[in-house]
Amino acid sequence: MQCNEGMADISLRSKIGSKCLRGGLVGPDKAFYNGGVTINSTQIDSNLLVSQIQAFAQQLGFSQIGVASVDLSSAEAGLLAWLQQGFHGDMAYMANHGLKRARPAELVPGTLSVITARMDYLPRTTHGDWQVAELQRLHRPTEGIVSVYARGRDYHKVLRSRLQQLSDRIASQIGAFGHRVFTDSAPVLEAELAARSGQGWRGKHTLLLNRDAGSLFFLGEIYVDVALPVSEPVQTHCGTCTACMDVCPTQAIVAPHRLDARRCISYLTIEHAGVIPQEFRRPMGNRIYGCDDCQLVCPWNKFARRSALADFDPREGMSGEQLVALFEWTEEEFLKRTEGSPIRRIGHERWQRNIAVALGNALRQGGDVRAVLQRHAEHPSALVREHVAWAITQGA
Ligand code: B12
Ligand code: SF4
Ligand code: SF4
Repeated sequence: MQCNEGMADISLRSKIGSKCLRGGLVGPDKAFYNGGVTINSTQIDSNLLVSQIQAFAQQLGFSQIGVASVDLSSAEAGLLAWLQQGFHGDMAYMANHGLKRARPAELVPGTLSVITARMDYLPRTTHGDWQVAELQRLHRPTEGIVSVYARGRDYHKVLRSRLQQLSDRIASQIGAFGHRVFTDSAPVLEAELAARSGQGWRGKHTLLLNRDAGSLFFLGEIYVDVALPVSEPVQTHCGTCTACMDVCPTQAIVAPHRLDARRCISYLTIEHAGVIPQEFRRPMGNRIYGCDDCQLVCPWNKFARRSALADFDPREGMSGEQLVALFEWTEEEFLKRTEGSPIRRIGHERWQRNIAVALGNALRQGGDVRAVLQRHAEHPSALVREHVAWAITQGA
């Protein structure tokens, strides 16, 4: 078998001599879509390879790379307990695939290591006091709040394509190898893998936090059939702080590191398909897609980094827009405006359901929104109609 002699801007091979990196090969494993091969890691200067991957990753807009082992067995009990409590609500996909979520080598046979990556998403143009500015939106009830991560291009598209480019660059150094890229797209315990590979620690809100970057970043992984040196985890730095738990409008963080998704506004506005339980409608306020509160109050987010990419720049209508204007979008307009955005996936009906709740909350606080609600009182969707009817009662 020959080495892949493809050129890259910095040649790993030239640094370790012209020796072929790949050792004893086994047949391609069908579970890897690219039909890669196993590489005998003993012949690779793996530390050098990891620094090379880090350099490539930075060129592609990632902030940090880590390597995790495939042993997540100590996370299995917690995952099962979370499911047994029913915290996943109607996210059936969280219960499917059993323990494969915590077993990378069962999900993709042949996986020996997991390369983890994170990508900052705070828009490039964000001002210094952005946390305060975001929290102030909550005091403008007629404005719709879309969470920061969803104001630009869909991160699934951005990360997947860049992780694939990263894999191609790795292949240009070591030859074809088995791999699969993931970002929020498969049964993978992403935050757990990232924590174990030194990307940060798990905050009490359950998200991953980094001393130099806060928590406003996405996670992605490459499952590889190459044994790489595992990165060191970092210490936790939450201390006695409980700001995220205290601020949560629906008390979704039921204990440190325990999130009951059924109570989380992110779940209610994005993942949940049906009627929003009455008890959560008032606390939703004017949040119409996702929620950032637990991150906005986190002291570490003063270190959140601006994205290196234009992809996450806010699109028109996604920041500072009036609820009334958003509610009037026709389905056609919704589809046009949300092309390539993560919002598109909830569909026009759920979008209007969420806005109807926010309009009810605005009406209660004296907002001039009664006319638009009344215009839609006979909405063709039973789901939207029910939420509009509730909203009108809030002005009584
Ligand atoms: C399902 C999901 C959600 C659900 C549930 C969130 C959750 N915390 O579980 C909902 C819809 C609520 C959600 C919301 C958000 N999400 Co989300 N979500 C996911 C997803 C797909 C899976 C997370 C998961 O595995 N949860 C299951 C539980 C079991 O996992 P766990 O918290 O790690 O639990 C461990 C322990 O805490 C313990 N444990 C937990 N509960 C319990 C209970 C008991 C009784 C016991 C004993 C133990 C225990 O055991 C577990 C194993 O160690 C990931 C992508 C992925 N594939 O990983 C993105 C992901 C976590 N989400 C992400 C984001 C950005 C968000 C939002 C910020 C979006 C928004 N602005 O609205 C919010 C934040 C809400 C929050 N505070 O978490 C990012 C986070 C990036 C980061 N910096 O960490 C991810 C990684 C997506 C990505 N690729 O970037 N999300
Ligand atoms: S995203 Fe909002 S609702 Fe969900 S846990 Fe954080 S503060 Fe609570
Ligand atoms: S708000 Fe406080 S407790 Fe919550 S994640 Fe940040 S530092 Fe940790």
